[in-house]
Amino acid sequence: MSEIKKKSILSGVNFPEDIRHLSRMELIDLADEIREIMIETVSKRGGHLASSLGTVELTLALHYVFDTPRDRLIWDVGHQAYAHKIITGRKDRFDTLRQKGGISGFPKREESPYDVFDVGHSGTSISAAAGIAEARCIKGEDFRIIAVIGDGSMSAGMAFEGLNWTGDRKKNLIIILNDNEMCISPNVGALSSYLNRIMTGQTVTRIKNEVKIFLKSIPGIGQQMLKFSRQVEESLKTFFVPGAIFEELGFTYVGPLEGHHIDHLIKMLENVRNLEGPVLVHVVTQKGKGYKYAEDDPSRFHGIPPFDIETGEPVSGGRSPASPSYTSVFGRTVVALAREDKRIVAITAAMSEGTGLDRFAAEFPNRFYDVGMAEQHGVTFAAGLATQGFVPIVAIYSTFMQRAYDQIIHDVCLQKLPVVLAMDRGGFVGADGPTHHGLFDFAFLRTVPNIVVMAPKDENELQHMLKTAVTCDCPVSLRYPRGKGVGAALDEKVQAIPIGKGEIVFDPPEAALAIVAIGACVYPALAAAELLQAEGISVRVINARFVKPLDAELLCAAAKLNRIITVEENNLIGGFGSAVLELFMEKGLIGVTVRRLGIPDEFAQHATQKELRRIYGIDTEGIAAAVREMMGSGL
Ligand SMILES: Cc1ncc(C[n+]2csc(CCOP(=O)(O)OP(=O)(O)O)c2C)c(N)n1
Repeated sequence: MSEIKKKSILSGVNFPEDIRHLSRMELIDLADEIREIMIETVSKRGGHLASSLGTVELTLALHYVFDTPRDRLIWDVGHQAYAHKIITGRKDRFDTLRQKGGISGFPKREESPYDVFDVGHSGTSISAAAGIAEARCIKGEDFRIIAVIGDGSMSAGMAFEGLNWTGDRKKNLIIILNDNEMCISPNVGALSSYLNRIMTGQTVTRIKNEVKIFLKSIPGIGQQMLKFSRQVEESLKTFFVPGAIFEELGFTYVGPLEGHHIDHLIKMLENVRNLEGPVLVHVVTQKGKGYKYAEDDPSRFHGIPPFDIETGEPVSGGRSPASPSYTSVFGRTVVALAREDKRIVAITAAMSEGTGLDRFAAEFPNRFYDVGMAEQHGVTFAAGLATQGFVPIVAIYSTFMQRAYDQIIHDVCLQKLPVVLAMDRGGFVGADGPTHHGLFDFAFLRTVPNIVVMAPKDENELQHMLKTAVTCDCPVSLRYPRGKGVGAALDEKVQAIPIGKGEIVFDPPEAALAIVAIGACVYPALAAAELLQAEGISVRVINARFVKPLDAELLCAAAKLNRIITVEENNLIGGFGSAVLELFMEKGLIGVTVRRLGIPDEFAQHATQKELRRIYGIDTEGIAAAVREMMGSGL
């Protein structure tokens, strides 16, 4: 029997207006087609698959019911917005997802008028929507505003601040709470348990009914107890009325709704569309919906590198399996150190696997804390633990640590508490782009008193620096890059490094210039020096190790060469190179020519780490070119 090929609905869909006349059956088929292209594309490009698979019906229903882009649709984090991208004019470019020059993995205003607010970090949608609502009011306009936020992101402090404000202002605004009970791993916290109770509300009702039947059956006292139990039930009502917390905060609560039933979703959204005041629609979805492997393991498919669609397994991309990632060396070292030192506790903000702390969690469940997507809370919580004699290691990606700046200053550094800020993904992260690059931490941390700021040149030095961090009895920031290490042999014995001491890693006689590199830039600097040596240019290479305190002795000695190039994977303003310049100024070494390599005053876009290092001239070629230029210019 010949197979009759179904007509593609997606081929006729480019913008939301193309879906508004479709039948319910056609919308269901469209959802399937969208999932197919998502899986196909992410299998090649990598990306946030599970979250985006979970929101396909919700996205279609929202664009079907609301008059986007006139009505403003705002995504939280934005990692779940692939279906949104596909039906808002970017279907034909979807294949370029997260590639250099291609479309971003997150909503971006410069990409489309349908992207209302740039995003990548969590918890921003409600506040942004509230701001837009005020602007609408001042300008006398009348569009609708919808913010979509996940249950994990709802645990962010800013989301609570936004709820608090919005419930009070009484402006028309719809919040869609996309509840899949997952953050990257299963969600944590009291709000998450509360949402879970709402979802199991029917079970509660059933249990209550069973208790009533039981009480009635007790001869004599049964009726009286039933009366008493009703009074108790009244006082406990808030626990059983779905969404009572949101109602109390000033929202009309609607839900919980089944988030993959498109017909149902459309009807409910049409009903809430014209409600007055703030509304919270609680939609229950399944993370990874429609792709077996993602449904079975949504955590792994949250952010996934390229994979084989048939097996769900990653494709290696030709990377050497020999070098472990910085993350895994960090994870192993924390465990080893914690075995010897009972004061060590570890904290993550919803990223136990991403930070490598899952090993620690398995071995020391009582010394491990996942605080949810709450970086500010995580850092001050660590400070609290530190006041009681513990040594907390707070593992948070550099980009998300930005959230906790005041907590670092006010709660950690001011009190000189021994909190270790372990910042993974320092430098370029690659395809996630400007919202996720960790390019500011050297600059924003080195200005804070009492903190030691360091970065290892390789995974072996990372081990030693971690030991240094947990033993130095002061606030420490330790940043290391995303991805595999350089393949350095890992010393068995881990030892603390003297604070503020750098090292010379290449020192040919007759060196005419010194490259002072930090962190991931040391090896490219070394390779550049070797390249130049063959060309007859001798260059000393210094691994600075510390951004603060600087190794003044080593650097001032290097300044005698009169030519210095600093290299860092950080924004230049206020960064490592600036610190070196300040040192030379203070020491009166004003005759030294210094060139700083790093990221200029702009946001680096998405591309691979390799491409970005090339673009910004901090790879081997770029460093060698800078040296040649400096030597050639006769300076
Ligand atoms: C401030 C901040 N911290 C951490 C992250 C990393 N992160 C991205 S998505 C995510 C989980 C989001 O969970 P949820 O909002 O429930 O969305 P879901 O993926 O489950 O749909 C995390 C921890 C982030 N983007 N922003």
